[in-house]
Amino acid sequence: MSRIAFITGATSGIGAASARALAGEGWRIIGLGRRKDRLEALADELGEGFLPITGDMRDLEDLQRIVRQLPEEWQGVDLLLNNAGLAPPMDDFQDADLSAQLNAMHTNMDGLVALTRALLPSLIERKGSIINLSSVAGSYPYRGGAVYGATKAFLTQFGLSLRSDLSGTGVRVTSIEPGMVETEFTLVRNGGDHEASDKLYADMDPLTADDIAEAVRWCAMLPANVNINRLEVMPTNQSFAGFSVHRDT
Ligand code: NDP
Ligand code: 8X3
Repeated sequence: MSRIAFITGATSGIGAASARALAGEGWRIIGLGRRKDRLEALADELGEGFLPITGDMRDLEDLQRIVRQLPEEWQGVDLLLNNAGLAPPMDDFQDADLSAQLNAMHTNMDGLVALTRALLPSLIERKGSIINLSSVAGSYPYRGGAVYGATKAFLTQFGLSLRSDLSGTGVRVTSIEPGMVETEFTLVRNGGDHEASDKLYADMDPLTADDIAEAVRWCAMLPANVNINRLEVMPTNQSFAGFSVHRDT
């Protein structure tokens, strides 16, 4: 029987591309997201090997219900791809809308912890894998990214510590930490402003969702004795800036 990957945020971007990449390797995919029409389109594309589940990462009780009520033939999950996430607008935190910041925290962290906990019995039994979609924003601070970066730092540290807790179980835990990937990420961050999104990625050849899906596929397909702890990936044209210095003069 083929292996099963549970992918959160399968309705677009990196999640959808990873669903396609793993399906191409013969995996069956459970795809979760809020947009039912997108899930249905992916189900049409991937066929019987795709189980669409409409769900919201902020609804912790529903996530647990979803895991409890998985159809019998979909219960043995081998890989959890914790991918669903978003960023609030890039306002300085002192000026930011608090509800958008809290929404990012609930979306990026709470459900991930609840879902990981709920799926761990299956992952341990099957010596499976967890891949967390963190970000370079969790390692390198930038203006307007305080809460988003902190949620991603949480993912990275959660994964590393989880590895310690899972020592001896055979479960692998990986943090993939991309830089700029052109998906719907910036569109969502800017409240649907296509121009702002296009401008950010213009003339810089960003990473694509398929680039990161290839990293997911590679980690998932490695032999069981190989654990990639952290994988940081940037577009060639994105690099580091110096420290910012404010002068009173
Ligand atoms: P997209 O906006 O294209 O995809 C985000 C996915 O998350 C969608 O499938 C969306 O589904 C899902 N999602 C958002 N909120 C919820 C929710 N409340 N419940 C369930 N699903 C939700 O962006 P990306 O593909 O780029 O982002 C995927 C991950 O990669 C994110 O965690 C992001 O932080 C991370 N990342 C992205 C980078 C980038 O530059 N794009 C770089 C580094 C990391 P729906 O709206 O249907 O619910
Ligand atoms: C998103 C990557 O560089 O836009 O996580 O913050 S970046």
